[in-house]
Amino acid sequence: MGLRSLDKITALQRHPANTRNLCILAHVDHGKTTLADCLVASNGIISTRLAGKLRYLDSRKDEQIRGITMKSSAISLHHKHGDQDYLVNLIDSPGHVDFSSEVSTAIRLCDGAIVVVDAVEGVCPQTQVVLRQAWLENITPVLVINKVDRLIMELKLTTQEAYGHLQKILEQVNAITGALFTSKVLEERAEKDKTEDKPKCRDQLYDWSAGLEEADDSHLYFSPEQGNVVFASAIDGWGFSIQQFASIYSEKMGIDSELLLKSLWGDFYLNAKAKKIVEGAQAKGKKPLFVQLVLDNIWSLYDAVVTNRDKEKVEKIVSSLGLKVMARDFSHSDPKVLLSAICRQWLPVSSAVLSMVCEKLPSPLDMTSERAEKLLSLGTRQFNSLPERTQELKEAFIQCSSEENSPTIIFVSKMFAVDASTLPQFRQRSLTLEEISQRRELARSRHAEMMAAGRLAGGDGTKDPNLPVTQQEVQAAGNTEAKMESLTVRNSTATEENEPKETFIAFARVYSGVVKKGQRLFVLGPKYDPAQFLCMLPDGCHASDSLPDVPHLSCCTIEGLYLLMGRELEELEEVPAGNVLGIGGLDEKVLKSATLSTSPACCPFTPLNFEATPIVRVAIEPKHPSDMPKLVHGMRLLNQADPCAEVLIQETGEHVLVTAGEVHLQRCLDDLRERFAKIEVCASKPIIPFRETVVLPPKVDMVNEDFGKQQKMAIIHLVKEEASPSLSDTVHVDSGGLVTLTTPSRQHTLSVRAFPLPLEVTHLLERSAELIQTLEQLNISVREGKNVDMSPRILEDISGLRAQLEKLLQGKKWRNAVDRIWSFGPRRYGPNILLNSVDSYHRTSVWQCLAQPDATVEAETQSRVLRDFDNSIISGFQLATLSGPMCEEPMMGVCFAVERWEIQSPAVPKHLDSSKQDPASVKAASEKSMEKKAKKAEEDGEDEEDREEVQAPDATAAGCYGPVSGQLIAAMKDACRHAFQAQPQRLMAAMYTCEIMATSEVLGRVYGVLGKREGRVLHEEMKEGTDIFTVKALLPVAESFGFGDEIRKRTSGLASPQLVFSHWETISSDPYWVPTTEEEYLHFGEKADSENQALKYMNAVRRRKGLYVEEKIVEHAEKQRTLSKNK
Ligand SMILES: Nc1nc2c(ncn2[C@@H]2O[C@H](COP(=O)(O)OP(=O)(O)OP(=O)(O)O)[C@@H](O)[C@H]2O)c(=O)[nH]1
Ligand SMILES: [Mg+2]
Repeated sequence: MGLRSLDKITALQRHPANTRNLCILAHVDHGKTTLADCLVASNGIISTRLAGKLRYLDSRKDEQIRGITMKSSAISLHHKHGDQDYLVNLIDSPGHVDFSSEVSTAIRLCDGAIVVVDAVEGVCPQTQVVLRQAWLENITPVLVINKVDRLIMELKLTTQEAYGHLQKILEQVNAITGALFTSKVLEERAEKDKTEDKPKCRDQLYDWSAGLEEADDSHLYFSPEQGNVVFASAIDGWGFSIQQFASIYSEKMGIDSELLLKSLWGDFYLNAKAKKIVEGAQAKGKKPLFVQLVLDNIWSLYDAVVTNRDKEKVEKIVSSLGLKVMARDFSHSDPKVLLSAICRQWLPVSSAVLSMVCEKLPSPLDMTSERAEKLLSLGTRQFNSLPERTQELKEAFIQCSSEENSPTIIFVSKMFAVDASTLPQFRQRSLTLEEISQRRELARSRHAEMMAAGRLAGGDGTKDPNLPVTQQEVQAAGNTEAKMESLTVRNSTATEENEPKETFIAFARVYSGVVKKGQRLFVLGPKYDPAQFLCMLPDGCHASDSLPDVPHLSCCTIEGLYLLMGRELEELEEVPAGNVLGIGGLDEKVLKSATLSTSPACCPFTPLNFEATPIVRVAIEPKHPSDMPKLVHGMRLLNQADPCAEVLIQETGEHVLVTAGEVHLQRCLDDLRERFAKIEVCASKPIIPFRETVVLPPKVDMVNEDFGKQQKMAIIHLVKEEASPSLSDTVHVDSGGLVTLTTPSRQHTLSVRAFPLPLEVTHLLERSAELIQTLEQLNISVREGKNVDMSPRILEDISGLRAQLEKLLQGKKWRNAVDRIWSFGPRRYGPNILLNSVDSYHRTSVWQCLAQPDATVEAETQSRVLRDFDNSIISGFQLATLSGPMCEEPMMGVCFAVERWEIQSPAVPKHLDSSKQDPASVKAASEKSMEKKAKKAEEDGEDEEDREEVQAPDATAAGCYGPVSGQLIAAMKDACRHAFQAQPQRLMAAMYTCEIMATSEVLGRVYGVLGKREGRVLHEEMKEGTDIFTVKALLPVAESFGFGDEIRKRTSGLASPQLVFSHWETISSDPYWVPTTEEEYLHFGEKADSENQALKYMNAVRRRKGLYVEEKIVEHAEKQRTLSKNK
């Protein structure tokens, strides 16, 4: 990048009114990077001839090879629009579902977005997702309908048909925006009604000044006459908005351009006789204006240049448009070269798109107060309830001021790795004119010295004049070299290290103030809460002061500031508010994202919302075991460099990588091998997650015969290793599946029964996981007597959840069930319920935060004794639901009801009595219990509540069996497992929804592959006007590996699926099934060795986990016989 343009860009950075931060969003392959190429070419960074072919922003090797974008990357462009200079900070994002987290990181830093839609494929699943993401972040979109050339060349549509087609696409996109708007309006209206009903709801009210009546949605929609739509063909380099044509024709035809603008897109036609624009083109069978004035021209250009290659006509068109085309383009064998040479001059896509961006997208100064509040609101807390100093920062956001006294606020949305040697400070920069002349002088003097020395040595002419001979000469030459050395600008450290070293650059945006090199800033962790911690800091403190230790707050120094220029970085000294930038030196301080600020009153920004759930897990190990440290280091770097990948170490010691999908996995492995670890690594087969559940006993057997009277007894499928004899005498299972179990010390007796939750309830719990987590935290705070300012919205949501549960749990079995909920699990928010069905135990409800404060203590008195070990029951339940008995996978959709919980009065054995007297042994016992509890708490991620109990262990309970709480946890866990096994057990498989676009000729093969992999087609739709089908299907995750590749291979690359995690589905077959009825024996034979999918999955998981697998390796150990006649 030239110094002049860098200066220009730094100057432009100071004018937020003329800055636009935007990203390009679309479904995969709709042409984002190609469009970005055209925009980049307009700045002379790449040649216009290469625009569209180079894909400049796809800088990674694998991006170029695969032809898809995997990382979002930014570039700053300059654009002149009217008499104003604009700075456009453009971010290109990936469209593949696996990388949707990269889209989230990009959207957060922008104020606007260009949504690209393929003119043939129309709205696709990712188009909907990105529109929703843009909506949720409150950023303004504009639309580019790309690949219009395909309508001409591939679909061979007439101009009329193409117009209809484009109209439809616009309708589809607007339908999504409409749906988003209505849902928001309805939500707000519902909330408004609620708050009006109950004006005082424990907390501050929302500000409803932005009345819904004023809500105008007309600006939200895309419409060509509003100027927020561009029609383009990025590959051929053309694009236009109807404004351009309106101004061309208003001059030509003498029609008012305003009028033309209004009628150019719509049902208007030109009445040639009356020289008037009239409405009703369709009814009268006339050509709409758009077709006549716009599309016809483009179609005829393609016709002349590409289809007919009519040289004369082309020349006529070129001269009538007043363009200059080079002779070599005219005579090029590929007509597309000529076409793009003409189009680039006639309707350059870059100026159409960039002008639209400058006009229609907001500048950083237009930040709405709604967005500022959304960014700053801390989790469940309402913005109004934040400290005053924090609320004041909202002004700084809205003003986006770069004054000296305004606070600096920066958000880092991701960290990306670059090779340290490519950083600008290590790069050789071009010499300035002065330096060049200095060098010239030096060289000249050196030459003169050598000449003089040559003469001195006696001019016999045999000696090479260039070779220094005498001592002085050598010295003189050495001096010069030393001087030369001092003049070179290359930084010596770069040459010292040959090994490329990865360093991290933060991808960030300044929201307020100016960030300078060397500045000290606070790093606010996601859990930092100014309301809680601000008081711990002195007033007006600064990040460079020595400060007391505050949780989730640290300080950092800005080591480098960079302008992001696609593949390159340019060094900057300071960056004012409203700009996207790169920051160096945060490797140690920021993991993936963070908020940096000069003010400790600032809130951490709301976390990014990721659409994709990481689901594909693999275990990784180095090929050579000695490389383990390198792998650990590499995985740490990978974790930091990828917004979505997760890196964990399992209890087994395995290093596990969790990614969003197969393509993402591949990229992570490549990164690990080539950049971060630089070693050979082996990845296991993907670890497929399952869930375990129970179902209602079936009414018919496997051959559809009614069970009738021969009711199956509850069979406990104890696997051998678990059937320890010590347990079996304390467990009792009745025919109804009620499991009764006593702790080894015989103090507690528990009876637990398991039954399935209705499907809707499971789904509801799954959806509300976050809310349940909040509920749990709220309960803890209420129990601790803390007063929390909860937004009424959260309380409404919680009571909404309760009402929904009440509605879904109907019937005798579920009477009062919602109030009797004891806990959710695993991890206290999972989709399983623990019910309190003990008649004598009235514990406080999980909904206690909704109740009036005085009602909470009501039940305390009666059940004091039970309350002490309440937590052990919960912990036991958490452990049981975390790993079920089938293959140690988490449970789902199971309800455990504790029907009896009896406590024998402590018939304390003698030795315990004595220990009671001995304070030392009591201490030892309690320490042991603390250790054990702390370990438990760590294991299942329990929080304060448990620790509270850890601090006050029941000393009397310690005996030869260990503390009672520990025994009870184990007993409860076992009781749940046995109760689970007493019911018909099933596995649940993770399912993907899969959208495939395929042309009719390969559709059959797509179905073939789907069928082979147990896929279920949900629906199939034909895109109007094309022969493309969209197939939506469900596919088990377990069967999905290699699916994409197989489909591509079988269809010669014509179809490629998009897999998104959808839900968990119960596999109907029973993994433990053996024939029991006569019919079943008849049908399946004694061995029943037909394929059992569930058993296959279950055994695969058990084998992987090193658990016992019951299978016969040799069924009939008979001698093999040949089937020939003479045996
Ligand atoms: N016919 C035609 N093809 C185009 C046009 N624009 C892009 N393409 C082609 O579409 C394919 C995908 O283009 P990209 O620019 O890589 O698409 P993308 O949206 O960046 O894809 P991802 O980043 O992977 O989501 C390439 O083969 C391009 O050549 C266009 O206007 N017309
Ligand atoms: Mg791309």
